[in-house]
Amino acid sequence: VDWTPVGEFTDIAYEHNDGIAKITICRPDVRNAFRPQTLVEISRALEYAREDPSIGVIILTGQGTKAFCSGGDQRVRGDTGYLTEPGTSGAVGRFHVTDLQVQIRRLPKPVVAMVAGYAIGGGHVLHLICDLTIAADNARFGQTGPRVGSFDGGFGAGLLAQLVGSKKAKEVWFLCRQYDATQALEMGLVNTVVPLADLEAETVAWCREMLELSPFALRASKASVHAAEDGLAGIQQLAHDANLLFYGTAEAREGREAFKEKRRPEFERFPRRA
Ligand code: 2NE
Repeated sequence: VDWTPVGEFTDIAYEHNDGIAKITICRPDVRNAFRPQTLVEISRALEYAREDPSIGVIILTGQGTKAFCSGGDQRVRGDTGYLTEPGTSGAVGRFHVTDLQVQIRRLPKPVVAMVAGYAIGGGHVLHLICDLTIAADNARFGQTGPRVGSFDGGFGAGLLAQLVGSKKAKEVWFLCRQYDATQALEMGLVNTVVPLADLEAETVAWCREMLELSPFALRASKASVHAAEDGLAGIQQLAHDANLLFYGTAEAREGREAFKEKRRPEFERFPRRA
């Protein structure tokens, strides 16, 4: 694929081609671990992809073949979270990944994790959050939190339990083992496994298949799955999408126009549907 790079980033690359955006974490020396700057840049790139009407599907990946992402950069982990400027006295840390996870979950276009090598720790949670995962045969999955003094009790635990079952999710978190691509496929953690050499071509083929389909139906399908999983926040998204469509009807327009014209809305002409 002949990707066109867009924007100025230090930790990631944002590229696109023919309806597909590709976001690549470019920190291969640390197995694509993320620091706050990395997450801020991914978030910006996701916003670009969301706002660009020519983009229908987004790929999230890591540079090189050794890792998708190895989670939070432990070198900038402070006592209050991950630090933007480590060593700065009084620096207050954060978990930038909290908002990023929700952003991916909320994004109204499919997000596909393209995983070669390790998806570990917070990097494993990133692939979990993505809508689909295409794995290379060298991919390895796992959580390390309890080994390095951390845990991810939101999507990292809950979504994992929904995907692989509660017992298996506890195994993943309690033992911090690694699972190869075949085991991940058997567990339902990934959608398919392909030879490393075919990873991008296969991922792009899946993306192109989605690009053939109705964008709004895809958006509604994503929101529908999440409506059950995310409680009121999930229902809210689906309901707002319904409202988005309702705005285009004569009935909704009558409410808006009546308000602007300072008159009583004439809803009598609209059917009370059975
Ligand atoms: C990823 C893994 C399994 C790779 O192993 P291997 O043997 O292929 O590579 P190696 O030698 O361990 O790593 C290569 C270089 O990358 C650095 C290493 O320190 C090493 O550096 P040098 O010795 O070459 O200088 N590196 C790798 N991962 C890093 C990381 N996360 N932060 C900083 N440097 C890293 C193996 O490297 C591994 O297990 N990595 C650690 C995975 C981990 O524990 N991640 C953090 C989990 S906590 C988290 O992500 C989190 C959370 O729980 C809650 C909120 C936010 C984040």
